[in-house]
Amino acid sequence: MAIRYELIKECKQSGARLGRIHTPHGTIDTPIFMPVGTQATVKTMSPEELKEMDAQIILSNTYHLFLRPGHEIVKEAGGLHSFMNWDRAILTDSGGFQVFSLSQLRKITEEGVSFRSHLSGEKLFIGPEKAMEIQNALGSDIMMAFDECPPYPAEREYVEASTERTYRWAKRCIAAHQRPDEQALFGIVQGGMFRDLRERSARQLVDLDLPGYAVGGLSVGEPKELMYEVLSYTTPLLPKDKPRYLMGVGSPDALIQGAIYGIDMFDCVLPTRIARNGTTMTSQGRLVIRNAKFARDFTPLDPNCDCYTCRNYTRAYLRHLIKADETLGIRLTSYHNLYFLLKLMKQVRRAIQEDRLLDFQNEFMLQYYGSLT
Ligand code: PRF
Ligand code: ZN
Repeated sequence: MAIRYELIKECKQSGARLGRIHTPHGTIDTPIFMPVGTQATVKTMSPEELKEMDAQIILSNTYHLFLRPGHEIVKEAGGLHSFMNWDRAILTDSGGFQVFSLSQLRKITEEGVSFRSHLSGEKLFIGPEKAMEIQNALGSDIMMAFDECPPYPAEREYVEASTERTYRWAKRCIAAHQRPDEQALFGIVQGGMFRDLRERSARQLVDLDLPGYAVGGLSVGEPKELMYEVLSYTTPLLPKDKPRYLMGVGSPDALIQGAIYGIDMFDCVLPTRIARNGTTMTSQGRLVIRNAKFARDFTPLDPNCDCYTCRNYTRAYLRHLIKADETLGIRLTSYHNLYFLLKLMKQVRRAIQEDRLLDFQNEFMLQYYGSLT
């Protein structure tokens, strides 16, 4: 087995799980937030900076690295860890989701997905076997099965056929996986917003006895309440002794609520994406640093943050850098936003340890959003 999940305890107040995932590249404390490093880099952040902010695992993408520079080159470099000089854990997404959100003219068949590269226009194909070949070459600690994330809203007929195909693809991924002792393959539960389809998907995938499971197909434009409803009946169907990963979710409220529903891992481009247009997450809520009202504000971005950015720079300076399109501006806001979410997860883990995650959620929601919902 490539990884091992250790359940430390469940929060008596909320049911959230505190645990650890032991990987070939170190131990991950869960619940965890994974910074996104799509192109074998967490945009503008060096691995040293990621370590300094205590990132324990990052996510990268099969689709992007397949297109550029190509998985053979990464393999020649000795794998993704050595290529990008990151010696902690890496999870790679399988490509299915990115093919659908980025490429054009895609055609989905039983075999896989044909598409045109969003970079060169070249006609390409990824199916379960190819997704495993690429991820085996990248050498990530956790690989994701090749799946389809149905759009929202979608007809039940479509979602049912798609979810069945995702299950058949998962079996093909298992058969094609070349390094099960070094790299853990996670299954992805789909089923859209249909309870029976989610239940069937979870049951089928759990029967395959994979080392971990993701809940996919959420945060695709559905109301947040619906996402929570789906989570509330999906996570209880997943094995207690394996990690659970909620894909593409990373707003502060959803990280806390997700943990309460028993999720252990999260990823999202949110902190780095909003940082690049000057939006920051602070202990008092979102703050748009471009705003004119910060022109003469010589206080730290977040007075309650002890990150490198907040210890050394003022709002007025950050605003100036961002407005002048200086790279340092987005580096400093990206650093802070990632630090903020990593610290939030530390607070969540501590609250679980102390059986008070619901209390923490109430305090945080009031501070950050100004209301309990
Ligand atoms: N499948 C895969 N990656 C994903 C998703 C999914 O459903 C989502 C859904 N929010 C984000 N990333 N493979
Ligand atoms: Zn900070």
